[in-house]
Amino acid sequence: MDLKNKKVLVCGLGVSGIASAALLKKLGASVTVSDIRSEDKLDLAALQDVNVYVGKNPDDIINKQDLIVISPGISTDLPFVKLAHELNIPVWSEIELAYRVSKAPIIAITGTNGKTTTTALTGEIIKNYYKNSLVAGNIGIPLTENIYNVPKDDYVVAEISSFQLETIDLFCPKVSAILNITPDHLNRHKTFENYCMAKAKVFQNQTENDYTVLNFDDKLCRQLASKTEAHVIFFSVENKLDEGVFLDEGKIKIHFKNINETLMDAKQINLLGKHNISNVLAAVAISVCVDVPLNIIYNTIKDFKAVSHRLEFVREINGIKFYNDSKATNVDSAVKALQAIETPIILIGGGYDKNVDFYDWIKAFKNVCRLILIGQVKEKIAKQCEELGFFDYVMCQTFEDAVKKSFEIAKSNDSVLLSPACASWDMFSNFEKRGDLFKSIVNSLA
Ligand code: UMA
Repeated sequence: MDLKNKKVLVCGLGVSGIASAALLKKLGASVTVSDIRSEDKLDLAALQDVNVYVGKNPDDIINKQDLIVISPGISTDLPFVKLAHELNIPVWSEIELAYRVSKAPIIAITGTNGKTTTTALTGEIIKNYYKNSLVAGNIGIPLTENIYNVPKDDYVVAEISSFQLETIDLFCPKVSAILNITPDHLNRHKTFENYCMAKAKVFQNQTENDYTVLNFDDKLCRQLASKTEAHVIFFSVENKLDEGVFLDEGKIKIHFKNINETLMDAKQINLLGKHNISNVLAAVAISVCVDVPLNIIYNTIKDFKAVSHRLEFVREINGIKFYNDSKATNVDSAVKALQAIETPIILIGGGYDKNVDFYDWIKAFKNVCRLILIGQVKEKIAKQCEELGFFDYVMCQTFEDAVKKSFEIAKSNDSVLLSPACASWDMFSNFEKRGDLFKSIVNSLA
């Protein structure tokens, strides 16, 4: 679609909306921006020469548009989105717009957990070989922000969420990867099946000239292999594979694309937990798909450290280790953290209620000697703990009290772990703010 002089409505003025509107202006579109927040709560300074419609949903102006670009945080259930569909006005997600203007091929990494670590590591590897590549997407930098400038021989390494995939049309990555699928965001997608379908959209436009990288150890991912037209490359921590990237007696082996090599010992990875070995295997598989030499892959992995807020080691005080895993916003991710830490754990958990079940998390409390509950969902978790026979919990009203309490309770050789299994939105604007506050309180305890 040539966007010059087209009337385009950009919905949502967070980072995605601002970047989309700026890109659309550059492409010559006539842009209207909308947001449910009022003008005084928005930062419109970056936008020149756009129409502004704020304070409510844009139902009244939908029929005047040629195209609508929506931010990932906006539900496709809203009446204005339905109205656009009825009027046959295309509704694109921000990543669809990015795809339409990109000269460079895209590597799209999705999955319930591990997306950011895998995207950051893959991005480092790719940038060490394809120097002008871009790392962006759900990792925090909108794809539309810089994608326009990436040369065609480099790559765009994108972390992609289910929200972003819901409204794609032609979006087609050269390499797609699904790391794992477990229940998350059910308040938005309603059912687990819808959520899986949104994830699988990442390969819906791929052909046999593309690659789909899938986790062989995750039953749902394995089943998706039959649904993609692309060449499937599996990775596995648990199984030796005829073709793919896998762990064999503690060593990472690559067996595809005429390569049959041992890359490295998994002990050389500076990340905690088996789930992180799985993320590294995915990054290796993706990098081999796009022909990065093995010595570059090896050196980058050897030097790579945990991304902030993902099982990040904060410091040790009086023999107590503090870990910030604020990004564990769902049960699966929080279970992985509990499995990765071998000492007794004082666990800080709870937060915004995404309407999920905490059964698997509580069942994984093997090393947890005390649970400190915070946030909107604390009573619900406490009730489920009691039903499952776990009574060692306390509730705190504020985040500060919870961290201080953890320090009071912990003994030398214990670990204090912030791994809430919940989003932060009841107390913070995002998980980064929650993790940053945790780190600053921990530092003040010393
Ligand atoms: N808004 C409306 N109408 C609505 C709802 C929201 O106008 O019905 C407005 C809000 O008032 C706000 C704006 O939309 O001004 C926010 O848009 P957004 O929620 O899409 O947020 P962005 O700032 O654009 O950030 C988004 C992603 N946010 C979400 O998916 C919720 C960021 O992922 C992403 O980093 C960024 O784009 C760049 O790609 C965050 C996230 O929490 C980290 N992602 C979820 C996750 O990882 O679990 C999916």
